[in-house]
Amino acid sequence: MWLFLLVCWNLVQATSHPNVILIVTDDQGYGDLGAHGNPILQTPNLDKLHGESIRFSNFHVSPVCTPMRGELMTGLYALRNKAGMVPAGRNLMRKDIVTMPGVFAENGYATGLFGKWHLGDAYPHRPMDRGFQRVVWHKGWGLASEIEYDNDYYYTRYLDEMEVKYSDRFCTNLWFDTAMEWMDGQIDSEQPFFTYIALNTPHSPFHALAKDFAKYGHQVSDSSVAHFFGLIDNIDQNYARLDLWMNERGIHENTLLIFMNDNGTARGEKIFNAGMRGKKGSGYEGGHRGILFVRWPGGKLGNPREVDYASSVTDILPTLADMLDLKIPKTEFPFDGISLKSALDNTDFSKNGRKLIVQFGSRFRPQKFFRSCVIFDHWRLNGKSELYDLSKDPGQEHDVSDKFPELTKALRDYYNEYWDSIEESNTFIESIVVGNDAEPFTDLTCNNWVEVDFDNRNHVAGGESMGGVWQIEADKSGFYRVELARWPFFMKRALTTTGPSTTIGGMPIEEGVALPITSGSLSVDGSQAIQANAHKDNTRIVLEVELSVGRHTLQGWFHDASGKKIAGAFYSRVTKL
Ligand SMILES: [Ca+2]
Repeated sequence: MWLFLLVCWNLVQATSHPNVILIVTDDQGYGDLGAHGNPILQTPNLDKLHGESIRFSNFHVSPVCTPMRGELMTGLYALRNKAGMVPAGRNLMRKDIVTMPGVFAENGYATGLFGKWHLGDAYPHRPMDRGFQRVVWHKGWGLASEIEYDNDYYYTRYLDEMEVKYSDRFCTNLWFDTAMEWMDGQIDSEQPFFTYIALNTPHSPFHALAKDFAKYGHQVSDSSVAHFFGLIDNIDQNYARLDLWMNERGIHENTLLIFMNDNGTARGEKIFNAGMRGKKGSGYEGGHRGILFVRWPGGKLGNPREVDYASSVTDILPTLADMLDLKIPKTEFPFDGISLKSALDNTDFSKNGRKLIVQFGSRFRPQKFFRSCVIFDHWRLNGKSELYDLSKDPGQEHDVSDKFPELTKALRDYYNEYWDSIEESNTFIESIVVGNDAEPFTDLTCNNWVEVDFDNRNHVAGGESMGGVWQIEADKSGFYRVELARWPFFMKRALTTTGPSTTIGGMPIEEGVALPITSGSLSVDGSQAIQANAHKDNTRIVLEVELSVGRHTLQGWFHDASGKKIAGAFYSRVTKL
């Protein structure tokens, strides 16, 4: 009897607190998968997962990285959670909203992020500030972003929480390894966990391992495509390691595993695009139709199958909360997404006339109808007035809005209602907090320049921008030291030199331009700038300002010997004195 009860209790435990592993790839498109018909790329292990999963074939992500990640973490549309775009100071989520790791943590789960976050690198936007208890990560959008600059796929600099470490493991292998190491510990202590393995591949730079590149180098003429495929092949191998490990650790049955991508393909469309129009960045189907596989052997989801119910990345958090009975903290922002539980467990699956919005914030600021798409079953309203029927025209070649004026208007009305709900908040930009005890200093970069598109090392190397303002919030009143630098602070590089000619692993990169910087200036809240000459170590310009508690703008510039402004200050470090 007791044994029976114990078994029952274990079953209850098993189904109410399964582990959750969420894998997100970066820039792999829907067509970049063997199971989706790619004629060259081989992904046998992910194809096996495809065969074991509930697959959503009408699932939509965002056309680019940051907006998708914010939508995934919050269940809110990008322009509502405010992480609407990669650069331009618009990659930060509202501070006052519920996040996926926060929900898991509040419901007794251990939470871990391994890899790419891309929703802010400084307090209070770091992953550890938003609900992750264990964080092994890199900053920015990837290893060639402005803040990582000379990082390298084969020899990876990474952050263990906030401690800088180096690894000679290939970056993707490192994220999988550290995730499994951490999960081993959770399993040993019988602690259910939520693990977010967020890869920075196959995103550029296209640097696959030689053996993975070799499989494709002779099959495609464009070597960047061969590298791109090699990077996905490596993900496939890493997934196989994870799957094997799950079996060895006995968690296969009771782990809900989600595999997905973040946006349309970056390179694969040259070979195979599953018949879709557009790629990464596009509002057409190829920009945002996503991969979504859900596998939970112990979850009674029924046979593996395809579901063509229109669904969105904003549905993931509501779905997990519903399936796992997670309590959601009170919030004034109800999810834009809905629970897909009934589609997953096959209890009530019907096409219910659902409409979805795909929209991100452009390179500078949100614009109405900018690469927008309203999704309604097999219909797509692209922008203001193009209507496509994907059931007859999967490549979106024939605008049929003239034939269906009422449907076109209905979908536009739906978009207008959405736009009305976010338009007023489009001027709002989240701030980075300086002077908080969580960080001894705050690094600001050109990616945080409001409404300026400047987010990678090539931009910085070229040195051609007068910059923009940083939106900050002082945690305490008082004096702050503000240092301005031409290069990331950790590189300790002279203001007047070029950038490095290789990554830390020896890959060649653009040295860029040497600027004749002799002094710098800083404006607070648009007031008359204060000036200072280069520090004697010539790697920075050091200034001091007084800030009151609350929001401010900072803007820095570099000057030449004649006093002329020659560029914006690409990097800044703010320290409370
Ligand atoms: Ca991406």
